Amino acid sequence: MSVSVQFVRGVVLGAILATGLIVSAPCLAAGVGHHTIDTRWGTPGDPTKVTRAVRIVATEIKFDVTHLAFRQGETVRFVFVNKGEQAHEFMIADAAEQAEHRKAMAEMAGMSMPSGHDERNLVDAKPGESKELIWRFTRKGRFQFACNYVGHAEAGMIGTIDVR
Ligand SMILES: [Cu+2]
Repeated sequence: MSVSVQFVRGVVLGAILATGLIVSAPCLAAGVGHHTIDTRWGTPGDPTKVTRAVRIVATEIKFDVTHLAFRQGETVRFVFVNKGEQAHEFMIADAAEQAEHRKAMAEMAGMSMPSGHDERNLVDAKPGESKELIWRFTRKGRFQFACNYVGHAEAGMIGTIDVR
C-alpha cells in the first residue's frame, strides 16, 4: 500500500512540476540556491526576508478569511492553524493549478487517505496542528488559496489572493 501511495505522490509531484513549476534560469545564474523554483504565482520565500505575517484558521468547512491582498515582491509568513476536526490544507496557486491538485487529491482519495504531505506551495495540517508557509509574491495577478481535500473547496475552503 505504501508503494502505491509513494507512486501516486510521485505522479502528483510530476504533474505539478510539469504544469506549474519552472526552474528559474536567472535564479540559478545568480546562485540563489533555495530560490531555484519559480511559479506563475510566486516562489518559496526566504524566512529571513519576511515582510508580513498572516494567520489563517481552518474549521469545518471554511477558512476565517476569504480574500488577501499583497504587493508584488512581498514575502509573507502564513501561519495556518487547523482548529477543525479534520485534516485541512492551505495551498497557494493559480486557479488552474488548484483545479489540477484538486483532481489529484480526488484520485488519491479513491486509493488511500492523503495525509500530512507538504510541498513548496502547500501545507497540510492535522486537527490542532499549526504549520508555516513562507511565500514570496513575485508576480502581479489574481491567485487562490484553497484546501483541496475532496469537497472542501466546493464547500467554501477557497479564497482569492490579489497581488498588485
Ligand atoms: Cu479542508
